Amino acid sequence: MIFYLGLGANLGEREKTLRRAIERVKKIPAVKILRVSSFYETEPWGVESQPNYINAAIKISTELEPLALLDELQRIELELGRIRREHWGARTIDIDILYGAEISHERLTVPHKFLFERDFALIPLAEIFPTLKFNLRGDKVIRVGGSPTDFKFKLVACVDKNFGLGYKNDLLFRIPADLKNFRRLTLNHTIIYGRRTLETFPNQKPLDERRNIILSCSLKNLSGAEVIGSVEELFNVLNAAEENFVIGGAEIFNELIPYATEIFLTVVDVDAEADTFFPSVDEFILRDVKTFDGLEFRRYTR
Ligand code: A4P
Ligand code: MG
Repeated sequence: MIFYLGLGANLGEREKTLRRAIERVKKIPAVKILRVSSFYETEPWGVESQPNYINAAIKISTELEPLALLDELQRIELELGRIRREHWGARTIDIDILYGAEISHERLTVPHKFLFERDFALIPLAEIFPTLKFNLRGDKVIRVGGSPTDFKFKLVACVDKNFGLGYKNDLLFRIPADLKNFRRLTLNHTIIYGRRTLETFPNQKPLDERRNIILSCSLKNLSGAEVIGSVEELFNVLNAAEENFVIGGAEIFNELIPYATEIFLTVVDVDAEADTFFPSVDEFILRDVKTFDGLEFRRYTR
């Protein structure tokens, strides 16, 4: 099932809390985040004598029953320091189910009862749900910095025709035309990858002429690279003006595809044996395809 969630915070480090909440939602078993909106500064709705909010929306797919999803979201609210006080009052974090299957239960109403009266929910939602029809009231809602969408994340991979990526901890392919394309795309930019991808490089060394960021909890410091323990930390070290190429493996693609702006896939028209796969590109639009040397170079955007 697809659901759209709304997140809001108006106490503490609001952007940080929102980013942390998104990472926690991502870790709920049977939940996949498909898309994340920008962050917006919004004036308080309902109870007016409280600080401004930061609001955002995310699109998820889940196998959880809606009430089980609500339980998980409320658990995350508690973990992030939510204390229920005044109705509509100030809070460190609020996660509401905005839209999805219609639900009418004493604990859960979807669409959210006030969705269509709240610009602070509608504007972020519309960014990731462009076909939604609604009218705005004209409340102050301003896109702000500090959003995951401020960063340009581009995913690059070489796959077989079933989106297979690797087999037994190695890449499926090392094709000169693809490697050349990879080098052309990534040179002088930032590359982000996991420890197992490092092990597929020549001499297991970071690649030259690029900023190397390795996402790993186990790896110690390594010369020529920055080792980062979590996606949350990643947002603190990235530069918004930079192009960040996410280059694998499957786990890292899964972590970062919700934030991706562009995907470059080289598709080899064979049916290879694979045990890791590139995540679904259903949320993206195929913009162009070039064929060269029997390879298909595809570019997807949102
Ligand atoms: N509940 C029913 N339907 C839903 C749903 N679709 N999603 C029940 C989530 N929860 C739902 O919520 C109360 C109960 O609503 C839950 O136990 C759940 O079973 P709560 O978060 O515990 O309490 P609350 O915050 O007092 O009420 P509510 O209705 O969640 O507040 P709202 O409506 O979320 O409003 N202004 C700006 N600019 N930005 C904001 O984010 N947020 C609020 C809070 C007020 N003003 C705001 C913002
Ligand atoms: Mg709520």
